[in-house]
Amino acid sequence: MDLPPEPRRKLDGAGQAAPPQQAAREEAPADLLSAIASALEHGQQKKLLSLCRQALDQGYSPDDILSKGMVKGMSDLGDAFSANRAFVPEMLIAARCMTAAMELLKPHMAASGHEPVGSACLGTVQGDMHDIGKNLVKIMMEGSGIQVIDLGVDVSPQQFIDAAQQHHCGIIACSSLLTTTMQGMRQVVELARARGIRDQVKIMVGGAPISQAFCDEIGADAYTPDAGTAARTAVALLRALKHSL
Ligand code: B1M
Repeated sequence: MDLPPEPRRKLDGAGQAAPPQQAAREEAPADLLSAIASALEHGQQKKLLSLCRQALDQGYSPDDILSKGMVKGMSDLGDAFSANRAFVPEMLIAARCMTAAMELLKPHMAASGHEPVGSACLGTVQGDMHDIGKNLVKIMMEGSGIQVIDLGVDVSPQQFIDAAQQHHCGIIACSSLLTTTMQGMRQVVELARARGIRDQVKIMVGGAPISQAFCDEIGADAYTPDAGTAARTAVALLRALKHSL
């Protein structure tokens, strides 16, 4: 017999602490990073920011705070959403918390002092409003010395190609979180070919449903699984492009 879905903790209007009797039932987090994951998952913005400050003070790297703390919390929330234990408003609140915490971490991540290496236009593909991963890619690319033209979300293939031509970008970087929107990346590759700029621009793809196999299938240049790898790959591609032009 199917068990009913486990109820999730309710958020108050500001995405803050849960009712005390429910909160008390929750297990105490094992360490700071799992406390961060849990605060993000439950939309507790004040608590999240305070834990992030604590983690920075204790010498945790911004990378670990992000990937082992916040991204883990988001991923747990995604699992809860899949199991009908969390809903769109909770995802929105968590997204707002993550954006606020990223602002806090940004100065610690983007302090680079790298030489400018070139420019990239970056956006989330048409029909897709998810921008947290894209914003992380932006922070990491800028921290690596790349000038990023941020096209935002719901970006059409035409907008990607127009921006690349207008700003002389060596890279077009597309993010997608939905299986229903990822085909937009194929259209970006096809339009770059049709406009005759395919050999002047490298097309990078990423986001949860994207894989190396999909990248190969649509003829894009690089798939990377996370923002840090995306930034490192972008630097290498821009340097190679400079040599070949
Ligand atoms: Co949505 N959502 N969502 N959502 N959401 C997912 C993606 C989902 C997996 C949840 C689930 O079902 N478990 C599911 C997609 C299912 C699918 O397609 N297979 C889903 C769905 C279904 C939906 C809606 C359709 C829900 C609805 O309305 N019924 C709707 C779609 C709206 C639309 O876009 N048209 C929707 C809406 C939303 C919110 C608006 C509420 C909110 C987004 C807010 C925002 O972004 N400002 C939201 C959220 C928060 C999520 C989850 C919970 C978290 C996404 C996230 O920010 N993760 C997500 C579940 C999950 O991911 N487990 C889910 C953290 C972020 C750091 O990770 O973006 O993957 P990510 O980025 C990673 C890598 O992927 C990579 O780097 C980052 C890490 O370093 N990366 C790149 C990303 N882009 C890259 C580009 C690169 C390289 C690497 O190179 C260019």
